[in-house]
Amino acid sequence: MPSLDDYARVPLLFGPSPIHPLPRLSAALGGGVEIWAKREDCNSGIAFGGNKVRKLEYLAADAIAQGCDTLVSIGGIQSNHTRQVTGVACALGLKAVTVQEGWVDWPDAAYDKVGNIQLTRIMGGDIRVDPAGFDIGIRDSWRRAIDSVIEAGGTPYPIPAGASDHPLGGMGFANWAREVAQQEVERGIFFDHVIVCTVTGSTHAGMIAGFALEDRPDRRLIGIDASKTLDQTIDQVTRIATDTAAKIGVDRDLRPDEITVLPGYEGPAYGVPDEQTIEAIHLAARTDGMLTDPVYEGKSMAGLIGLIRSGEIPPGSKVLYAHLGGQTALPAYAGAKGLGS
Ligand code: 5PA
Repeated sequence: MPSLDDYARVPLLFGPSPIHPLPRLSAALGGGVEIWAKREDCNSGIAFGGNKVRKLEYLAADAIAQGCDTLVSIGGIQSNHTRQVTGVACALGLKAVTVQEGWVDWPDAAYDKVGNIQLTRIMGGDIRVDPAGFDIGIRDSWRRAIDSVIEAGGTPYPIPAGASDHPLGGMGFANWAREVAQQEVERGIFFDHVIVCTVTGSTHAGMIAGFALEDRPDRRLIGIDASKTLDQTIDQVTRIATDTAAKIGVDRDLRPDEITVLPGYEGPAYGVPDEQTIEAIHLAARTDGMLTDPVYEGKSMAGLIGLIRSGEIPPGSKVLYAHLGGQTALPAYAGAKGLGS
């Protein structure tokens, strides 16, 4: 039987990411639901950390095993992923090339200068700006970047958007699910709901596969869509979850109820916050001092708040909010009402 331990992992994290309660947020939402967070936003000393560093523990190990010298990936101008790919490359003595597309039409004058792209430049990243719009699929610009590394005599390791559509994409968060189960035992708690933001899908999909191994139907994992291309994200989550589950030894089919991607909190477009996103960012910040971003975590926070207010997460529940990082994009949104203006 295959197992998660069959896959090589280069350690890039401080260790298990911290979990802690959010008592003031819980109280602000009526006090009936106990909310905790697990903090991928402070999981590593590399480039402010985040969910991609955890995924890259597996992909980078594979890159090194294959003798590759350049990580090649893709994202938007304010991609957290490309910042983390570049940071991981630096930390491992590799090079990085990142295609950065115009995924978001955002008017801030400094949008293409501050935040994630600034940090990527500081780390010496080789950034190829491309005007193409949002798409989580495979892009020609990425293939061209891979070819350019070969032409220059390098050995590329291709990493698709979000490190998702890749044979090892789900491993990092399958491992996360195992980590949660260990932390529950240590703390004497069981989270009956887990909330996660989903866009390119392998964070959520890895969790689905990892939790499927423990097979506790009393745990509900809810993905909050932030892509606004819902069908594509559902397809990708389902495909990666199914593939990862088989690779780590889940010896049954996944049930439809294990794959939940909820729309309703994505705002007008990928990368564009709406009033409920801003309200959610304010509430988490002004209760427990937990900062979230307008592209991803503010939207999953809005989902958490909405599900508690509507009673879909009923009183008596214990919820784990997966904080996946992303605050480094906040300076690029200083022009948004409520985020600096
Ligand atoms: C991202 C992704 P998945 O893409 O694995 O579904 O994760 C969604 C997500 N939260 C959630 C944060 C902070 C994220 O950065 N970011 C992408 C990027 O290019 O940064 C892959 C889209």
